[in-house]
Amino acid sequence: DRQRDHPPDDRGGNCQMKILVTGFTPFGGEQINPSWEAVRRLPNRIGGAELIKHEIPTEFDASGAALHKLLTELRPDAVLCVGQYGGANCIRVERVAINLRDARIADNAGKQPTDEPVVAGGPDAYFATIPTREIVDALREQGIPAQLSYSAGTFVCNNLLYCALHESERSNPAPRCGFVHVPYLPEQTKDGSAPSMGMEMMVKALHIAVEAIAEEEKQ
Ligand code: PCA
Repeated sequence: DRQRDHPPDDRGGNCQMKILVTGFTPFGGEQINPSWEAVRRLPNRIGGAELIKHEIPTEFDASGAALHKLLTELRPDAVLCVGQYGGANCIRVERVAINLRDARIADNAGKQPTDEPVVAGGPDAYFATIPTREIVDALREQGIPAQLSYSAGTFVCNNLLYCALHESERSNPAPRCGFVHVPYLPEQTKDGSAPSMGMEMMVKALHIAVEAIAEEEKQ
């Protein structure tokens, strides 16, 4: 019943699946954030799912609020948040979010919390609910260096994943939520003092991750 004149990824009106994919605004003196640069280059449909892409402010409070608004308005089936991990030498698929804000630098609103919870009284940690190992395996199979990561840090990225999982646990049906950290783009580290990954590979990595999430949703 797939419409004939649509490309294979486009199942016309039959597809209900919605995946929210977010990137972050630049922070820490950078001019760009590779996460949003890569997210915005993704196609609008992958593996039968509709992608909804949004740029999230690199701010502790505003990021959680922006996500809350998107989850409420869009009610996506799954959420994939993406952030920059300066110094990472590969794609890092995050498995855990912890209930801790402990910032080495101020966020874009000038906020620099130390030893604060993301959600007062919330559980210490949540596990990501996207198929993390499958994503890493699929990335490696396609020749893209990737690792499972057991810490998304204690800055805004960890904060956003924690908020997503905390909120998802309270909604029915609960959207799958996960987070992927990407390295710098080559233009951010021209002197070679930190590792980087080219845009084409980064976009392909996110494409593969979304595909794996869509596949899992169908089951
Ligand atoms: N990376 C930061 C916050 C925004 C981003 O892209 C982090 O890893 O927390």
